[in-house]
Amino acid sequence: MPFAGHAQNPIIQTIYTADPAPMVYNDTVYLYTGHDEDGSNWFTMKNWHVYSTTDMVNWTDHGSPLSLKTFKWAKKDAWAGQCIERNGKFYWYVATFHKKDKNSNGGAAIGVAVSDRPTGPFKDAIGKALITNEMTTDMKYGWDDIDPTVFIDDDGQAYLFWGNGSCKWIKLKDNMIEADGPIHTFKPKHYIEGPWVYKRKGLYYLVYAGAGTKPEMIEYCTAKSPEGPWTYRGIIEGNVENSFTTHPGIIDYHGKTYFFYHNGALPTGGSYRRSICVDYMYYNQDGTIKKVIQTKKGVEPVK
Ligand code: FUB
Repeated sequence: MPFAGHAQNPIIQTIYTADPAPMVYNDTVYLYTGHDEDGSNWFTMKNWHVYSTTDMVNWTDHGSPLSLKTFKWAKKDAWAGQCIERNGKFYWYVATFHKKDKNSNGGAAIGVAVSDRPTGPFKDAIGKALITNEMTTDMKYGWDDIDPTVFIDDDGQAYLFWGNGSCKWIKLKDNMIEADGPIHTFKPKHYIEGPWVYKRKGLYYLVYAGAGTKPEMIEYCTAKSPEGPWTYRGIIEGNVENSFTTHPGIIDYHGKTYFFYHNGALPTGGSYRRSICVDYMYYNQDGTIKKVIQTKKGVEPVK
């Protein structure tokens, strides 16, 4: 329940939610989330959830229109993702772990689900992973191909960024389910995982979970092109309550900028039982981002 006249952080208190990916569509905010299982002591996650709001305070629960079962090739772990609309279809890019089969020896992979509606139902858009562990070799472990973020530039070119340990990116074809060119990799300062890419006033932003002063903080770079080079700009959000991971999701809605993240603040919460929060984010005149103030109170209702 929200406070009178306010949201309340965490914004969802009925289940554990993690890895927020907000999307504005038709004047509604849709929030795509991961879901930590009750009593979990690892990132044990089996499905993804969707919520929506039109006032940033009262959230409607649309259940779980996407799970590991949607991807026949997935073995375990419904990790971070992001959904985007193109030509009336909704493409939800997610990280999971691949079965050992003819397409992969296992390890983290990225799948794409598609739907005609923002709340689903979603189906596997390709029938196999878009990115498998074998496609990137710069990091010598199997869980580096996680945490996809998707961005469509003003000229219609779509980009997918992802990665743990290094940030990787490709151009996507207009169909949103095929790479258009090679995979590029780079290492922003302090980079760990969880990239979120967007454009504001001609400047590109790459926001990510970084090492900061440890554990994870949210840091960012800016660039004049989505292809870089990226300039490190600093820390946006310090450590969060009771979780060593956190994860950014940023939108503008009705004239304000909202910063979504997760912490472990529910009474039985923790690093593997996380919850999504939202607070305001502000820019300086020069486009740099002010440090986010994490609150219990949350944001005010949109007028
Ligand atoms: O939720 C599982 C993993 O934890 C995500 O993929 C990372 O970003 C971290 O939040």
